[in-house]
Amino acid sequence: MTVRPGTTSRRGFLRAGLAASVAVPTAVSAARGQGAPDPLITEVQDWARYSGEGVDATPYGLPIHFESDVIRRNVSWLTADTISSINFTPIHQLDGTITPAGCAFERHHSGAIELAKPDYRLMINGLVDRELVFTYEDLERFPRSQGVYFCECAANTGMEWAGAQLNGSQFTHGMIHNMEYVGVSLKTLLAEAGVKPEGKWIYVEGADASSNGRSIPIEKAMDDVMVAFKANGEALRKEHGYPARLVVPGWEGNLWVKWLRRIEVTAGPVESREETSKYTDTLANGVSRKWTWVMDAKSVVTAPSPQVGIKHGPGPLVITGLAWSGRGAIARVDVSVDGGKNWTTARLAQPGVPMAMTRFYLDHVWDGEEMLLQSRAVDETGYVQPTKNALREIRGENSIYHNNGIQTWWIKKDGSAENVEVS
Ligand SMILES: Nc1nc2c(c(=O)[nH]1)N[C@H]1C(S)=C(S)[C@@H](COP(=O)(O)O)O[C@H]1N2
Ligand SMILES: [Mo]
Repeated sequence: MTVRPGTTSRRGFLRAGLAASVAVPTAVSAARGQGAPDPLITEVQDWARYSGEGVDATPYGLPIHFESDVIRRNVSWLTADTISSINFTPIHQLDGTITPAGCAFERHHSGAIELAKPDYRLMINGLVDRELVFTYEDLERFPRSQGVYFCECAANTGMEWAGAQLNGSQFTHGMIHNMEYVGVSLKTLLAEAGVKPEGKWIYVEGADASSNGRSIPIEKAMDDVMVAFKANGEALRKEHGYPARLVVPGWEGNLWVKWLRRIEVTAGPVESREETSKYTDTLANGVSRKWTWVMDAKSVVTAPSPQVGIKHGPGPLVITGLAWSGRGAIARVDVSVDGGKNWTTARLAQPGVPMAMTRFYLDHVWDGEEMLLQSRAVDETGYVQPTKNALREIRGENSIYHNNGIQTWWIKKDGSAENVEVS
C-alpha cells in the first residue's frame, strides 16, 4: 500500500505498512470504581446547589460557550478577498444530517446583502402568458412544499485535484449544508404565469450585485425546484439569501440563487458568466465540459479525521461520516480501514433520503494500529463513488469542480490523522 501525503508536506511516497490483524483488546473506558473517590459523584456540585438561569435569559439561544469552536472556518489563501468569498461547514464536529444554519457554509460572489421583506420583489417574465411580480406576502399565500436537501458547491473538494492538500474534512468537504426547506414549488409560480410552449429554459437571477445568473432547463424547473423562505423551520439567514432563495435539489450549489429576484422563461440557455467561464470542467485536452448540473454520489468520513483525532486507546471506535447523491437516495456506504483493499458495509443511521445527506456509522474495534480510512458511497441508481485516480483518468487534473473521489485519512498510532492519497 502506497500513501501519498499532503502536497503541503510532500515527502514523496511513503510506506505505511498496515499491520495484519492483531488480537483485539476488549477494553472499554477504565472503570472509575477504584482509588480516590470522584468528587463529581460524591460531592454536591454548584449546579445542583443553586438555581440556574431563568427562561427569560436567552429569548433566542446560541450554542453553549463550551461549543464555541464549532464554527465555520476559512482557508486563508482561498479567501484573500472576503467579498467574493467562501467558508466551510464544521462537518467534522456535527452529527446526524441537519446542518444548523448558524454554522452552514456560505458562498457569496459580491457579499451578503440585506434585503427586507417589504422591499422584496420576484419577477417572472419572458415567454409567459402573464408577466408577474410577487411580493414576499404573495409568496406566502401559495400552497407550500417542504423537503430536506443538501446544497453542495461545485468547488467542494476542488483543491484536492492535484493531490491531498487540506487537513480536515471541514476544508476538503465542508462546502456543503443540508437543511429542511419550506417554500413554494417553482412549478406553482410558473403555472400562475403560464409558460408558453416555446419556453424551454429559465434564467434565474439574484438581487445582489453579482446576480449569479444561471440557466436551468424547464424540465428541472417544473420538477422539484423550490422558492424557499424557511430553512430548518426559521427564516433563511441573510447569508443564505433572505428572504427567499432557489432550492435546486441534487444540482450544484451555484444554481441555488440567493435573494432571488427574477425568473425569465427563455427559449434557450443564456450562457452567462457563471455557466461558461466558471462552473465548467476543463478536461485534460483543454476542452471545457458545460452543464455539469448534478452532484454525483460522494461521501467522507467526518470523524476520526485530521481535525478530530482519536482521543482514546484501542477498543471500541465510532467511525462516522456523511454520504449524498444528486441522483437520488444513498443505498449503501462501505468503509475501508486499509486504504480500499477490504470494505465493510457501514450502518446507515436512517434509510437514504433522495438528494439529502445520509449519516453512516461503522462500529469498529480499533486495534491501535495505523489505518487508511476511506468511505465509498453507492446511490440508488447503482452509481459507485470512484477513486480519485479513476476520476483523474477521465477528467485529468485541470478541473476545479465536481471532485467526488474517495477521500483517505491516514490515522496514526497516536490517534492523529492526516490527509493522504493511496495509489
Ligand atoms: N445571488 C447569489 N446567489 C448565489 C451565490 C451568489 O453569490 N449570489 N452563490 C452561489 C454559490 S456558488 C453557491 S455554492 C451557493 C451557496 O449557498 P450558501 O451561501 O447558502 O451556502 O449559493 C449560490 N447562490
Ligand atoms: Mo459554489
